[in-house]
Order: sequence, then C-alpha cells, then structure tokens
Amino acid sequence: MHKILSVLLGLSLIAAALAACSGGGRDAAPGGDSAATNADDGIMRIYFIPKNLGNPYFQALSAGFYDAISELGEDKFDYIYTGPKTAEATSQTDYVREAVQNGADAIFIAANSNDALNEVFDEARAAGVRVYTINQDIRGGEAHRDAAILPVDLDAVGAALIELLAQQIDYEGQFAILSATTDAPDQTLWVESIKAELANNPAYERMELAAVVYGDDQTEKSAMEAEALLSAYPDLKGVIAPTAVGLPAVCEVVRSAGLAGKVKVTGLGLPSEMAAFVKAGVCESFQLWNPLYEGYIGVYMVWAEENEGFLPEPGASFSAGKLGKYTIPPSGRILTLEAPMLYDASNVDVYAVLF
Ligand code: RAM
Repeated sequence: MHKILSVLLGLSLIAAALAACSGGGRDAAPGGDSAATNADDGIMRIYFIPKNLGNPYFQALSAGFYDAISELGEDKFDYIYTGPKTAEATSQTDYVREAVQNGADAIFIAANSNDALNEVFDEARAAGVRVYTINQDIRGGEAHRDAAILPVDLDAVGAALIELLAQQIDYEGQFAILSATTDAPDQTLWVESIKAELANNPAYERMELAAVVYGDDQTEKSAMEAEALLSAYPDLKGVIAPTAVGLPAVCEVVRSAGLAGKVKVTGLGLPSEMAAFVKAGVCESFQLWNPLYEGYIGVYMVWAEENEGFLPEPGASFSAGKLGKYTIPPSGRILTLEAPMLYDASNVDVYAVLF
C-alpha cells in the first residue's frame, strides 16, 4: 500500500517538476546571480545547494522543490539550484554567501562537512536567512542550522546495507565499501555504522571488511577505485556503495570485468540508473527512499513560515501538501519516510520512471 502511494505521488511529482521547469525556478550558473530582491517583496527566494552539481541524485531531489512550487504558485517563488562542481568540505562556502547576498529567504544545503560550514551558516542566520540542512544533518553542528530534512532515519541505513550484502554473500567473505567523500556527514555515518555492525553483530563474524575507498561522488574516480579494489582483492565477494554516483559506477566495472554475480554489488542508488544492472544480474537488490519528497517538504515549510506563522522549532507543525502534516521533533530532524525502500527485479522498472 505504502509503495503504491509512493508511486502515485512520485508520478505526479515528476509531471509537475517537468511542467514547472519553465517558471518559478532556475538553475544558476555558479557565481552568476546578482539580481537580489528585497526580502519584503512577497517572493520566497529559496536556494538549494547540493553536495555537487552533475549528481543525478540531487537533480531528483531538486525536482521535488519544483513540484511543491508549482502547486503553491510559481509567481510566489524564486528557486535557485546552485552549487560546487566537486564535493569538498568547503566547496559550498561561497555559494552560501552568494545566496545571502542575493536576498535568499531560506537556504537548503546538503552539507559536505559536519563542521566546515558552521561559520558561514552563522553569518547567514545573523543576516535573517533560514538555514536548513537537507538529505543529511551536520552532526555536532546542529546549533548552526534551523532544522534538517532527512530522507529516512540515517542511523539505521548502515545496518540495513550490511545485512543486504550479507544475505547476498551468505554471511561470508571479504567485502569493501566504496563511499563518496571522506567528510560527507551521511557517508561517514554509514561507514561507521557498517564497521560497528561488523564488530558487534555475531551474524557477520565470517565477513571481513577489506577496504573503504572513496569515489568522491564522481563517476570516473568511483570506477577507478572499483577497478583497484577488484585487482587488489581477488577474493572479494561484495561491494557496498552507499552513493547514487558510486553504485552504478561499481556495477559497470564489475560487469565489464565479467564478474556479474560473482562479486555482489549493493548500496544506495537511483532506480533509473540501476534498472539495467539489476536486469543484467550485476545487482540483485539495492535501497533508496524518495529524494523528491525532501525538496517538496522544504518548500511547504518555507511557505508555512511566510504565510502561517510557522517557526522552525521543536514541536512546531506544518502541512506539506500531499504528504500530510510534519512536526519538528526535539532533534530538529524531520524524516520524510520511516525506512528505506528495497528495489529488485520485481519493482525496479516501476520506480525507474520516477527517479
Ligand atoms: C549520493 C550522495 C547522497 C546520498 C545519495 C544516496 O549521491 O552521497 O548524499 O544520500 O547518493
């Protein structure tokens, strides 16, 4: 039932996102936007700064912003999707400053570091701009943002991923992790959770973590790292890639090496990019959530603040259109879904048309 609802909502989100591309939002060239508006002009100016541009995962998340904007009225918003080409700890700093200079009301940011942006977040908030982390929170730095919008409970993701791989390799043998960047708040959390599960859960005592490598959410680097893993560890049984860029890159390398089914690959990815690998037997199953929901909820939260007196504080509620009511918990972390979804040959095509 839940999945059917997700599909239906996802379909309408995509349709609305496509329709909205002609107005209400734009993709800004880095460093290029200087048309500041007055904060009192009635237009809600929203920035979304992803970890890096060219990452299809964040484009899907951005489509959720467009969808909510098209529902609420394109003429009421100015939505700007802008960010760095690469996902280093400090590569987003200038984009936050630029958003403030350009009269942003709210900045949504998939932060590349838990602490490197604290100062620039403080500057933005002192200038009256709301700062929301999205897709992952800044652990230990929560006092520097207003609230967080997360896809699911990220603390549970690492354990789910090692269990998924364990089932595929019969709880035995060497495996590796191909992560994104070494500083990414979500990635570091998942790598640590996988290590903790491995150390503490007796179910995994016959499994061994051979290496953790980093593809920086870049396809070429991820592929290079995957090739190096295959030659360094000829007995490798599996790879977990909890990144939407890294997962298909590893799959491509495993397929080219003729190792489909011999080296199991799983992780987090977009169904649209993974469907072919599932059908080719390179990836049995993988997980994700609905990235569009995050942007969709974010826009409704800004709307509620502008129009309904909502303030982003624990206990405060707002209505997020088709997704219903959300209340900010004491942690400040709003979860869009309870748990990740599993994709395999039985459902990947259904979701591949959505994101
Ligand atoms: C990557 C990013 C992102 C992660 C997704 C699944 O592109 O690292 O943070 O949540 O994949």
